[in-house]
Amino acid sequence: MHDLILTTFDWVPEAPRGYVRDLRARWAMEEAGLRYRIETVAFQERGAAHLAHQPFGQVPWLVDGAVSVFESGAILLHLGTYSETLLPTEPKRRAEAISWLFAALNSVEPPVLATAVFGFAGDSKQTPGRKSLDAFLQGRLADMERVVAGRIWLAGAFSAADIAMVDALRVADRFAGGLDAYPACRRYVARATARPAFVKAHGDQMAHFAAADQARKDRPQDPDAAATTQTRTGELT
Ligand SMILES: N[C@@H](CCC(=O)N[C@@H](CS)C(=O)NCC(=O)O)C(=O)O
Repeated sequence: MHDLILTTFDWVPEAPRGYVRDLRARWAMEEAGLRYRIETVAFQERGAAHLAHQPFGQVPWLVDGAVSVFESGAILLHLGTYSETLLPTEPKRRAEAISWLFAALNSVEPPVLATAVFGFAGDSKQTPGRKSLDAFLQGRLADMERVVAGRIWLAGAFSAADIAMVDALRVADRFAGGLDAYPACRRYVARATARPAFVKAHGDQMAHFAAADQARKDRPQDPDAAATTQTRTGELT
C-alpha cells in the first residue's frame, strides 16, 4: 500500500473546528491502523490545483498513490477496501454497512446541513419551507432514535457507517437544534466518540488548527484573515 495523504485546510475559523470533515477520514484511518500524513491547502484561496482534487473547492481529499478520492463518504469506502474494521467482507454485513453509510450521507446529513445553514445565516423565520425542513429533520432523527435504541452499531460491529452517521449526528447536535429529544442518539454518539480512534482523530484536528493559529500569530497580519464561517458554498468549513 502507498502512503496515504489526507488534505485539509491550512486554517479554519474557530466554530467548525472539530467538525471539519477530514475528521471522518482521520477517524477511519485510526480505527484501521493505517499510516497516513496530513497535507494542507489554503483556506483563503481555492486554486486550480485544489479544484483538480476537489471540484467544489472543499476538503477533504485523500491521495493513495496514483488515486485521488474526494467526498468523505467515498474516502470511507476507499479506506474500507483496506480494513475489515471499516467495511466487513461478508456480503450481507457489507451491504448493511454500505447502506447505512449512504443513509448517513444521503438521508440524515442533508436536512442536518440545511438546518445548520439557516443557523449560520441567523435566519429563524418560521416560513412554510422552514417548518417543513424542521419536520423533515425531526422525522429523520426520530427514525435514527428508533434504530439506535435497538443496537450498539449500525451494521453489527462498528464500521465506516458509524463514522459517517455519528458525525452527521454530531453536526445535528452542535449546529442544528441539538439531540436533547433523542437520548438514544446521544448515547450512540457518546459511545462512538469515546473510542480511542475518535479521540485521537479529534485531538489531532484540534491541534492542527491550534498550530495554524500560532503560525498566523507569528507572521505579519494578513488583511484577508478576517474570514467568517460563511463560505463560498455556504457549507460548514
Ligand atoms: N460532501 C463533502 C462536503 C465537504 C465539506 O463540506 N467540506 C467543508 C469542510 S467540513 C469545506 O470544505 N468547506 C469550505 C467550503 O465549502 O467552501 C464531503 O463530505 O466531503
